[in-house]
Amino acid sequence: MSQEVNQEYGADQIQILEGLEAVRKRPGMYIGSTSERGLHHLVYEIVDNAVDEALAGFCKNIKVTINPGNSITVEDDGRGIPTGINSKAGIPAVEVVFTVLHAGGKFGGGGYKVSGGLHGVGASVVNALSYWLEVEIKRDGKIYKQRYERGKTIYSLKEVGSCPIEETGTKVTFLPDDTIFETSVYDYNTLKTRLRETAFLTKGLRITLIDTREEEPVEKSFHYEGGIKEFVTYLNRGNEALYHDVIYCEGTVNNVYVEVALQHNDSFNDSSYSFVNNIITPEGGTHVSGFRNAITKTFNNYAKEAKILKDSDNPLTGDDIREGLTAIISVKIEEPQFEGQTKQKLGNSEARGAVDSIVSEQLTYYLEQHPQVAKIICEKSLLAQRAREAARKARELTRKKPLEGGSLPGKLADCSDKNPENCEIFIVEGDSAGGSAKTARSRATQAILPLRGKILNVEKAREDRIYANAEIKAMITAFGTGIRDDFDITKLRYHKIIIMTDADVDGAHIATLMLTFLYRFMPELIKQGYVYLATPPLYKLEKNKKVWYAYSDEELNRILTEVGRDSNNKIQRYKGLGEMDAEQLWETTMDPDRRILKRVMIDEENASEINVTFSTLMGDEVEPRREFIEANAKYVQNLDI
Ligand code: 2B7
Repeated sequence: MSQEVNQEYGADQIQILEGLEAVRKRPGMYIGSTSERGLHHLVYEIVDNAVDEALAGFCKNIKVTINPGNSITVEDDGRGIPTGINSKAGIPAVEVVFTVLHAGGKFGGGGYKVSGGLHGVGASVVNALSYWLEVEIKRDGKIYKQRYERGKTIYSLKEVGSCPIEETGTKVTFLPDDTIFETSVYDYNTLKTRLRETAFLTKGLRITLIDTREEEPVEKSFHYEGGIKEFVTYLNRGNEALYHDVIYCEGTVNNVYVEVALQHNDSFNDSSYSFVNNIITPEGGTHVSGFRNAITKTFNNYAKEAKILKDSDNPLTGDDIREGLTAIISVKIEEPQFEGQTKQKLGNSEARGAVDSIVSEQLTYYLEQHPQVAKIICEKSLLAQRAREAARKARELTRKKPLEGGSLPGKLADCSDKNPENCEIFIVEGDSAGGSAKTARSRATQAILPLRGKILNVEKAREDRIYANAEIKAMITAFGTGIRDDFDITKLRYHKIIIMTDADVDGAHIATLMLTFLYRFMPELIKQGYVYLATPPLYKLEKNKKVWYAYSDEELNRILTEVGRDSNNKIQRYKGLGEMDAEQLWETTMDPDRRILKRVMIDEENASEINVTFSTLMGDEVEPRREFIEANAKYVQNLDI
């Protein structure tokens, strides 16, 4: 936590670049979007400033409160933003921080060594996008206050009271401008997940989240002395760890502060997440390639020396070693350079060398000291190597088929239109529902693939078994894209992949199994928005020869209130797709003009949570599965009604 700071830092180090109007004109440029996500970013930007103060070694507690009316208060016990006049601007430094775009020690090369923040423009952007914002600072035994509206100063910084000299800190309260954001309601769980992650990444820091919008306030506190070591334990909570320790490496090389924590579990997935200055890097970058290089080299060296790997064996690949690995790679760096289309990939070359050398050295030492753990990992990797070899052969079989032509799965009732943009495929639970769907469908553009019963749980099987599974093979060949490294979105045969299952617990489970498969093997299908859930109705109401369908209990109630609750009502509760005849299935669930489709989405920033969601849903432990409904609500968004 203790990063070096420049002691002379004060009111004059804040630099001034340009005005705030630009932010209100093009908010998306500064916070990504004005959606719910952008709304939440406002909180992260303010919290990030407090976290920087913690990284500098001066702040131990951060409190975030969601107030009634959805204003937000963030408080820290740092030094308090300097209140003295900034000589270049002629106004207090704190006013510069909130009213001038790009103000900050980070641009002047002063105060902070490392800095988080999405675009490094933090506080002033939040101020510009807030209907009002108030800042209160405790410093030198005094309490100062200032208020802004839509980024404009309402009154000069004033002294409003006194406090004990040792009491210092910053408090910011803001109300997002509802003329800018699409929604103004904060989601407690979204903030909770992100703040927990921030606490994991900043060991020792306590972050408390309080929601006071309901009569009974909800409060949660995150404080991890073990930092990312505890993060790994948390991520592994849905799985069985293969050994007790979380392996931890830490150090600074070439001005790059590196922290890595890792532990293997009994799954077959790589659940590694990387961060730069506490910001997740979904596309990795130099720090991740340094990490991968280090573990591949180190485990191969160890396995050879310990004679676990014979000279005649193939070397272990990175994939072999990363099977069942949960890892956090976190670097703090003064001037991060982000690359790639979405600017999420770290480009600084010094980070590669720093992570590589720290992990290689400390991991080698750890393995020498803990031969039992080393053996478990090497043997797991060897098994993975053999399974991968078998999988490659099985995969070649599934891959050849579509090339030979006319070898689509026998159960697939394909559509006649060959333009993927017009085409959709329904993956249907059960042969009987599949039969109704085939009768009901619009033959030109709708294909039907019935699957028998529950599909294989890919969280619990190695690759070779997965490729041997008939239901999974059928999906892979029908979609046409191939999987994992062979995946090619341009070969996708349908632009809507619609999962259609019963509207009950079993149906939800089957849908989750399918989503798990897609998420693990063809994540791009979900990321690019090609995957949907069909929504069959729960009830049919008949009255005086008129028919209504209800998709929820609330809707049924609404309809009943409308038409009157009397003895002429005939209500049928659908237990499964099979209870509907073809015509009903078409009208309620398949007809593009009348159906409800839900698009499945992945929020990249919450990737670590989604990963755990799938492992806990599909893993051995029963209790976490109860969270299913909640998780479901999170990754599914209503598309059209
Ligand atoms: C780059 C800017 C934003 N800043 C300081 C000092 C302390 C400090 C801050 C902060 C959010 C809500 C409660 C430095 C840095 C401005 O310069 S910002 N604490 N907390 C914060 O924003 N919390 C600072 C050197 C000496 N004394 C104070």
